[in-house]
Amino acid sequence: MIRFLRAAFAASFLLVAPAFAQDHDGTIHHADLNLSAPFTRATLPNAPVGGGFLSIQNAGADADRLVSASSPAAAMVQIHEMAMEGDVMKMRQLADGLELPPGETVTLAPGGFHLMFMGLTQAFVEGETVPVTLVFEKAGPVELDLPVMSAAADAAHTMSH
Ligand SMILES: [Cu+2]
Repeated sequence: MIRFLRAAFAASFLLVAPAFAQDHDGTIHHADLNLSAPFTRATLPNAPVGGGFLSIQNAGADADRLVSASSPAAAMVQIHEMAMEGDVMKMRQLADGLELPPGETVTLAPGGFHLMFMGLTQAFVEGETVPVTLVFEKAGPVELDLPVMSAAADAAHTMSH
């Protein structure tokens, strides 16, 4: 299964005409930011929302911030976090965006920070990709494609951190 996911992940990049600097492993270099392992998860037909995930490394000397996101696949894309409210895990919008401290990697992953696609224009289908534009305070906007993994996927592919 892991081998299949890896192949699917690699293949998804062959379909993309990159307008950005991209490593062999798919990492996107955008100013001082390195964006890696993007993915989303398959949704049911008519599902109202979907999640988006990736790792953002800030290799610069200054803090940056993910301030907004948008996608043709959704009416709106918000930046969310998961937080405990009493005994209940709830998600909420980060109104000021997501802080990216210098020299650190911030991971958007199921159960934590995530992109929230709201008002989906179509179901997310495993094996396809979902385009998204991320806007950073300093680094500016960058477009990337999120490969759609299975509905239960926890990561885009196995990685050694
Ligand atoms: Cu959310």
